[in-house]
Amino acid sequence: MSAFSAIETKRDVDQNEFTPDIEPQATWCPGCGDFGVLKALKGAMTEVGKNPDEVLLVTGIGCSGKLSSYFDSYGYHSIHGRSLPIARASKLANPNLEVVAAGGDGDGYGIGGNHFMHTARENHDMVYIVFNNEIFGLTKGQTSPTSPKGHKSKTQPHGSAKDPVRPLSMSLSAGSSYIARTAAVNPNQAKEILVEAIEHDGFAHIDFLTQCPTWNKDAKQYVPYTDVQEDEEFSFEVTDRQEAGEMMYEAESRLSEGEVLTGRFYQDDRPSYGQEKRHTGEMPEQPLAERYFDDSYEWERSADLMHRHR
Ligand SMILES: Cc1ncc(C[n+]2csc(CCOP(=O)(O)OP(=O)(O)O)c2C)c(N)n1
Ligand code: SF4
Ligand SMILES: [Mg+2]
Repeated sequence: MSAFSAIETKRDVDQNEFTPDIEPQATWCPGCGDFGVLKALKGAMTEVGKNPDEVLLVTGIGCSGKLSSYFDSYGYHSIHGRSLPIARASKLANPNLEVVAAGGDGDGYGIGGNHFMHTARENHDMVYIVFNNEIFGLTKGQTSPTSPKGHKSKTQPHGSAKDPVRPLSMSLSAGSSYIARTAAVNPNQAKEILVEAIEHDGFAHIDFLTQCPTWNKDAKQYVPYTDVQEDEEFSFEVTDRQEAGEMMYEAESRLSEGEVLTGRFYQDDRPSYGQEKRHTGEMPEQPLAERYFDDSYEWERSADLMHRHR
C-alpha cells in the first residue's frame, strides 16, 4: 500500500501501528491535555482505516508540535506558525495523502494567524487541530492569543489587558467548512469529531481544549463540559451560517466565564481548493508527487506557460 494509491481503501488497522518505535512514550508533563489529542488521533485514524503511510502530520512549534514525534506516519515538525503552508503544498502535490496539520494556540492563532485565515478561506482539504491551552506552553507559560482577559503570567504580571481571540468565530468568518471544539478530557467526543473532520472534504478546523497543569495555573481542566448537540438548551443548525455564528459567539463568551461548550458548530459542503482547481483544469489529475518519481515525464517550465496568460 502506498501513499499514492490508498485514500479510498479501508482496512483493519491496529491502533498500535501509529505508535513509533523511536519515541513510543510521549514526554509531555503528567496530566497534560496533549496526551488526549494523541490518543484521539490514533483512535480516529484507526477507525477510518488509515495506514501510517497514507497520512502526513505536519506540526508547528510548541509542546503541541511534538505530536508528530509521537505519532507514526509521514511527519514534518516544521517551524513556528508555518504548519499550514507546508500542509497545503503537500496536499496539492499529493491529494491522495490524508493531511493533518497541528499546533498550539500561539502557533495557529498568533504567529500563524495569517496562514490560518487564508487556508480556511481557500478551503484546503485537510484537518487542522489547534491545541488550545490558552498559553504558550513550551516557552513556560506566557500569555497567548486565547488567554482570558485578566490572565496573569510572566509577560503580563498584572493581568492581560486584552480580550482573547474568538477562534471559532474567526474560523467561520475566514471560511472553514467544518468547525468543531472538543476537549482532551472528552476522549470519545474528540475521536468522533476527528473522524468527521478526516472524512470531511475541505478545511476542517478543530479547536481542541488541552489543559496545561504545569504553566497555566488558572487553567480550567475543561470540566464539566457540555456537548451542544446533546443538550436541549441549545438548538441550532450546523449548516446555517448565522445560527452557527451565534452559537459560536455564545460558546466563546461562556468559556471566558468557565463554562465549556463543545461539539460541532459548523459544516458546509462547498468544493475544496483542490476540487476547484481540478475542475477548471488548472491542476492535473495525476498527482504532482507521482510525476516527480516518473523519470520519463517532461516538465514544463513556468516561462513556457506564460502564453496562457497573455
Ligand atoms: C519564530 C519563532 N518565534 C518564537 C519562538 C519561540 N516559541 C517556541 S514555542 C512558542 C509558543 C508556543 O505556544 P503554543 O503555540 O500555544 O504551543 P504550546 O507550547 O502551548 O503547545 C514560542 C513563542 C520560535 N520557536 N520561533
Ligand atoms: S508545559 Fe504544559 S502544555 Fe507543555 S507538556 Fe507540560 S503540561 Fe503540556
Ligand atoms: Mg498553547
